[in-house]
Amino acid sequence: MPTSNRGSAKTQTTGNASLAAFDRPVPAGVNAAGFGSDVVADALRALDIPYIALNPGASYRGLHDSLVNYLGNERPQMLLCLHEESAVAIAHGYAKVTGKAMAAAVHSNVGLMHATMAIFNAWCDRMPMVILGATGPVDAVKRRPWIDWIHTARDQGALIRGYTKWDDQPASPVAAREAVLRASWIANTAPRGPTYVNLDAEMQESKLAEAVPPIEAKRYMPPVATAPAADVVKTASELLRNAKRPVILAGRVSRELDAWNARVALAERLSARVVTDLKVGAAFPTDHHLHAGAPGGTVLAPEAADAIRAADVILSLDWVDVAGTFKNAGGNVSAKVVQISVDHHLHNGWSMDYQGLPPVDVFIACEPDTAVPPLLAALGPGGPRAAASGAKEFPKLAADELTVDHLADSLRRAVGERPASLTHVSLSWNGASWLFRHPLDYLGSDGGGGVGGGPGISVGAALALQGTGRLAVAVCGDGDFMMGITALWTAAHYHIPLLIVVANNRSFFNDELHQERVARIRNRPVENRWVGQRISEPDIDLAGIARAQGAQGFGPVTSIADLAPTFAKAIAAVEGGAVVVVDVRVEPGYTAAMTAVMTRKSE
Ligand SMILES: Cc1ncc(C[n+]2csc(CCOP(=O)(O)OP(=O)(O)O)c2C)c(N)n1
Ligand SMILES: [Mg+2]
Repeated sequence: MPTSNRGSAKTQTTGNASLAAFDRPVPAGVNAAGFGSDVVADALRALDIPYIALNPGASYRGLHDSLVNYLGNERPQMLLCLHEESAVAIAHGYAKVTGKAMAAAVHSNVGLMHATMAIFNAWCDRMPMVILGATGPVDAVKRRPWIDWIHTARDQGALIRGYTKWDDQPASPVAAREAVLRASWIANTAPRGPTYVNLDAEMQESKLAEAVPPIEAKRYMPPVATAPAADVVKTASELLRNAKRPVILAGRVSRELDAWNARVALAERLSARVVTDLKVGAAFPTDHHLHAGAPGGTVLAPEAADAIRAADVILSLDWVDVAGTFKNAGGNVSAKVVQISVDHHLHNGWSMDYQGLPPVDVFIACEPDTAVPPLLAALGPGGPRAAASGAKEFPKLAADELTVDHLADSLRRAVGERPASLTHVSLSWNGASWLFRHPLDYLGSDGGGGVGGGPGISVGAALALQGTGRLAVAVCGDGDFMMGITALWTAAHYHIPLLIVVANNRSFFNDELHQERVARIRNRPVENRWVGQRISEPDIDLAGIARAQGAQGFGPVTSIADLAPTFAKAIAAVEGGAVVVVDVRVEPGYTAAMTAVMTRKSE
């Protein structure tokens, strides 16, 4: 597709039909690129980027005008956000579902500063996005007094260079077009991640001296196919074929159903136990008899730890933290290790999110989705071996107190057989409370442990899930919800249906457990763990905060009996198109295993 644009009226593109109805500008009658920022807008259109989540700023007023008056606010359509952190989180959630980058635009330095945590979350989660920022004018002579000076920095990309794949500050419209294409190509190429293009205000606003010749954007975005080397596949398959107790650690994989089915076939061919992790999206059916225990997070399920310790061969499908998992499993892991990953291409000296260096005997340098079919083929047919037992049980519910397990139980029953995607879960979530049977059943965590990502990521995921028939359901902690709260307004404004259930323990409870542990180690009163952690007196009216932004709010739900009828009403409202928040007052507490690990006295 050429990057030249022939005006909004003539280029009605697809996208979400209902969303396209919002924020329609009057036709500007602009049909040819006249300014630098029009060329940037053309590049975004050529990439077929559907949305650009943004918070406005004068530094990119040129681009803003091009998006509205040149492209007609479609393809990409602006999604107005109340905070840059939610703009980036929305792009993050969108990528979690689609595997593809959408765009986010943030104002010169201060907007980027707001965006940083969400960019870090996306980076650690290996999710693609193209972030556009602005600066300048770089030429000091062109700067307006004061404001242009405080909002110009010599090397803005340095703010985020440690957790972006690439950044640039192009000096001309043609260079900017190239930068946008490159940013998209790099972001979308595995290992995926955010990229940043910083647009000089003067470059955006300058009149084009002559028409910019069109280029065929696709030719600058070659798909990067990686295939595993045949001899390495052979070595790995021999190891696996001869394994007596193989284990698959199913980590960062795609949302594709074919790849999911291939993983199941591989596990069945090997009779391998499979371990999954709440840090990343669903990778294997958790009710399959080969799935070991419930998906874990910080803590491994005992069945998973047992399987890892007993394993003679471990196959990591880009598992997030192999070395740490071995440590958590008890340390004495003697298995041969096959690692499938391209993640090492991303590792840098700033961020340690690459985790500990694991022992690896065979390294297959490609994406797991690409390696599994040739591995299966190399293994050849084989009779199914004895199946390991793996009956799944949901958590037992205490009769009296309303806990997060009650919330999950009631929510699961209320959702019933509807296809649903859990777009986020709270730190208090028990991995045993929900079954994942499809790659879109669960989208993983925030990636970087940055609290406040839950609402925005869920709005972005819900946006991408529109039209799939899937109910978007998020469970957020109250701390997470409050930090990311303004993303709700964007969902309400663009009518993106979503259910957010707040597991409201009225505390930054995770840190209560940390304070308890420190107090235990120091022989100081554990009773004081709540000080500086509890979010009460006054209690926050979470439903009210939702209503104030145009969402529907239910609760606080304080009794177990009220859960079911409230969820029934909430789901009906979401199915009617609403954004809904249900505030559920849960007793503070994590799973017994998590609590034991977090409050232990020793290392
Ligand atoms: C941006 C950010 N600030 C602070 C923290 C430290 N932190 C980790 S978990 C947590 C508590 C989160 O509270 P909530 O979402 O209510 O979950 P809960 O622990 O209560 O289950 C905090 C403050 C963090 N990870 N990220
Ligand atoms: Mg909390």
